[in-house]
Amino acid sequence: MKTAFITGATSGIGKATAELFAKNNIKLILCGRRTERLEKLQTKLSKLTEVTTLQFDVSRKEEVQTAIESLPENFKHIDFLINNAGNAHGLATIQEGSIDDWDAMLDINVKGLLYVTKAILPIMIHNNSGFIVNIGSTAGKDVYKNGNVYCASKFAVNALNKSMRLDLNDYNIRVSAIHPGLVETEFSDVRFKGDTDRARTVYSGYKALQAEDIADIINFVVTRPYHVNIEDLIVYPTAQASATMINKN
Ligand code: NDP
Ligand code: 8X3
Repeated sequence: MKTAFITGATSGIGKATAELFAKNNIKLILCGRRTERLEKLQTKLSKLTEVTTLQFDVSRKEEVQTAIESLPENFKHIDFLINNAGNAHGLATIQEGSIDDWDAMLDINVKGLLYVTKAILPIMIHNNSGFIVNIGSTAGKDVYKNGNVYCASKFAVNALNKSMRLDLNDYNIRVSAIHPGLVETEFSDVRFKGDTDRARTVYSGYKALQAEDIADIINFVVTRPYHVNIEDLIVYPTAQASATMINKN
């Protein structure tokens, strides 16, 4: 039985991945800040597989370390790390952007991913096996106007994905990234700070990717034979041809 550690499991892509993994009998370590959601998901998925939860903020390195050290013994053999927690804060030009938003994106999307990876790697290195799936973005492959710091954070994820593969090559650890285009989740609610009307317009007039589509791809990537490592995958909704070209009705 494999064990997966999923950050950002309380919503969107992380939650959909947890649900699919549970159906596939993968043991789950579900992480996020919102305790109530973690508990609800644990209750639901415990009917299908073994589940534990860790409540922590990925951008707080002490919290990350303490949480991971507190894992019960039977959850300490981690096969899959899904580095998914992340978000965008604001959509503004470089001259108008908020420094607090920039700090949040770099702290969560880049440093948070590093803190979690650093805390879990000793387990994978000891086991001489493991799989890290980094959730990047098409924003990590191409910039768009007003995307500046969010794009920079995802370019960093892309660079870290490549670097990790080099550094971990001696330890038989697989490293992959998925780079989604527009996925209809709570992402835009967070980006626009609860302005749900504005968030909804991001996904209106075309069929956006759904969280389940990305979960399916993550599941495909981790279920390849061990000698197969997919470096990365870029996934758009059919209506989206590039970061900014979307065929809307
Ligand atoms: P959601 O907002 O639906 O989910 C984000 C998840 O990240 C939540 O579970 C949230 O949990 C967690 N999270 C956010 N900040 C922190 C933090 N500081 N500490 C711990 N957990 C945190 O968005 P998505 O599912 O869309 O996003 C998942 C990933 O996919 C992100 O990395 C995002 O950048 C990426 N992505 C999204 C795309 C999209 O269009 N939606 C496209 C490309 C990439 P909680 O609030 O409980 O802590
Ligand atoms: C999320 C997709 O286009 O909003 O990473 O940057 S986008």
